[in-house]
Amino acid sequence: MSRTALVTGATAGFGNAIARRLVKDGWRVIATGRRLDRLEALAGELGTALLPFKLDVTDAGSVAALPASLPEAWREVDVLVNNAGLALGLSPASEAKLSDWDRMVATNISGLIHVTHALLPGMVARNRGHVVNLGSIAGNYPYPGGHVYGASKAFVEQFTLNLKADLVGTQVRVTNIEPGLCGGTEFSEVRFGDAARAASVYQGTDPLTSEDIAEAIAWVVTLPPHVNINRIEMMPTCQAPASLAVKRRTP
Ligand code: NDP
Ligand code: 8X3
Repeated sequence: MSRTALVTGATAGFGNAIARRLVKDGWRVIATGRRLDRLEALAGELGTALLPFKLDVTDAGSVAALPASLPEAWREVDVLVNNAGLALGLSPASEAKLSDWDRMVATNISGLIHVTHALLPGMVARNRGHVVNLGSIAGNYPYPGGHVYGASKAFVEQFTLNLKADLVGTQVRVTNIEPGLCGGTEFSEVRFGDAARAASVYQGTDPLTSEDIAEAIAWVVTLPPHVNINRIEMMPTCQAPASLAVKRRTP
């Protein structure tokens, strides 16, 4: 029987591309997210290898019940892709909304650790599995307005490495994918709530695509079992981490 992956946030962007790619590569995929209609449409397109499953990662009760809520034939999850996440706003920290900070923490940190907590014990018991997290370059390099979003992704990176410390010696792998500028998703529309401003982020660039992210994930999960990719930082060629700031006095 083919192996099973569970992808959070499969209704759009990376998650959708990852689900498509894994099904194409022969995996069975549990595609999750809040917009069930989109997941059902995806299943209509991809067939029975894709199981649509409504899941809000911030709903702690539903996440805790996840392993038992899955149909029996889908309970042994081999690969968990913790992709659901969001950025809200880009204003300076002193002007940010506390509710935005809370939502980023609830989704990018609490949601991700709850889903991991629900599925990791089964992987360890079977001595087989792989947790793939979606971090970001925002977790590696600061930028103005990045405050809680970047900090949440730094959490994801360190959580990944600390999971690795506990999993060493098992056949359970863990990887952090850390993309930079990536277009064609809903990320910037969610961040700004404004389609025109979102489009301007990518103007005049050749950003990464969701398919590039899916390609990296398809690679890490099919490497021989003795190989663990800890982190992959990816940027488009039009981007570089070169943003140190010096504020000079005006003469
Ligand atoms: P999108 O906004 O296109 O997709 C986000 C996905 O997350 C959607 O499927 C959404 O589904 C899901 N999601 C959001 N909140 C929840 C929730 N509470 N419960 C379940 N699912 C949720 O973003 P991207 O595809 O661009 O981003 C995916 C991940 O990659 C995020 O973690 C993001 O931080 C990270 N990333 C993105 C980059 C980019 O430039 N695009 C670069 C680096 C990292 P639904 O609303 O249906 O629940
Ligand atoms: C998304 C990339 O640079 O907008 O994580 O933070 S960035």
